[in-house]
Amino acid sequence: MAFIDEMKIEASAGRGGDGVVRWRQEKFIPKGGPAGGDAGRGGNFYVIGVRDVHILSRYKAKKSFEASRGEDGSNKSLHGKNGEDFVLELPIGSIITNLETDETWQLTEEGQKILLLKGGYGGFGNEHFKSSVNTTPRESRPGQDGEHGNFKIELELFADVGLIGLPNAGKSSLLNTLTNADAKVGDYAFTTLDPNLGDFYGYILADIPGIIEGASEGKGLGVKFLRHIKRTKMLAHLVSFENLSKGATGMLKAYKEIRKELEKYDKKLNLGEDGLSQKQEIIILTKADFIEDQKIIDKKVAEFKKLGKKVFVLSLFDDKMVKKFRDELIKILKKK
Ligand SMILES: Nc1nc2c(ncn2[C@@H]2O[C@H](COP(=O)(O)OP(=O)(O)OP(=O)(O)O)[C@@H](O)[C@H]2O)c(=O)[nH]1
Ligand SMILES: [Mg+2]
Repeated sequence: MAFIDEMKIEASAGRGGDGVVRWRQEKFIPKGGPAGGDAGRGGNFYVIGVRDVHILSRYKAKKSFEASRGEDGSNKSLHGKNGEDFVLELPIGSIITNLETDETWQLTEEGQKILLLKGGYGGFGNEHFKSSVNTTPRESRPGQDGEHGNFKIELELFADVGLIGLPNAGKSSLLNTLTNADAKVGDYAFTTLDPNLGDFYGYILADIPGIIEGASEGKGLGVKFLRHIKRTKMLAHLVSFENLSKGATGMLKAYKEIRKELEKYDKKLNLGEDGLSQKQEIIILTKADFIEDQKIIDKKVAEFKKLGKKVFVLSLFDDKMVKKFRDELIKILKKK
């Protein structure tokens, strides 16, 4: 199932029902008064936040939605029923923009419900127009149209941890190891083209497709995915020991390349305190099994610790290391 994080939809609230002209019909009362009931209001159109990031792909085939029409009034002064509301489920993190008015909303919580389009009022029946001077009104009102609109929906993932790093750092592999996710893994760059999510003891880990130099200007998979880190509470930055083959500073260089893109992105969007670069970050030095000499590993850890962040060493082939990391990550998340 392809991951969809942007789409346009068309929606209408329901039309109000029509008021009607009816007369009281009772035995032995030849001239009954007006008895046409008022109509029901049209259904409203709402969006609601749900915890399912894949839900947009459900709407791929059908992109227009409509709430129900209100029921017409009826005889014996019966009021028509209101039309049923339409409630469209969208993933938490969705930003909804009304393309005509430019108004925007964001769903930030599960169950949050936003009214986007109001149903039309129901019309009045002839009973409504009864007065002392007009006891037999023949007047009724039709229902009003519901509001109509075109909307753009853009998703910003709300994850607890965003796994970031250069292509091939081992992000998807780690996600698969820690969670129920089944992300594609490959020994080449840009294996992952869409973000993958996994559940880690109730926390959401997001595997963000490889970021490269120039991503903030749209290079590689570009800005599209930096957007998804915006709402992520914490970053886990993966740097592979493979970068050592590029010289002693290869690993730090790989790390800084990504940091630079985060900072550039923040500047470009003027994010300030809310910037990607301001988020809590842990550093994971991956593929430690490539290095036989423990001293080299220790040296790299010391180097990275100077950045003032928590540093972990990981090889996915080492169960003990994985378990230790898993326990530490739970602790960090619980503390947050
Ligand atoms: N030796 C070793 N290889 C690993 C380890 N973790 C991941 N790999 C391998 O590294 C390669 C890249 O892994 P991925 O998980 O696809 O990397 P990624 O960061 O998701 O890459 P992109 O999606 O391209 O950005 C795969 O061939 C993995 O099998 C590890 O701990 N040790
Ligand atoms: Mg990947």
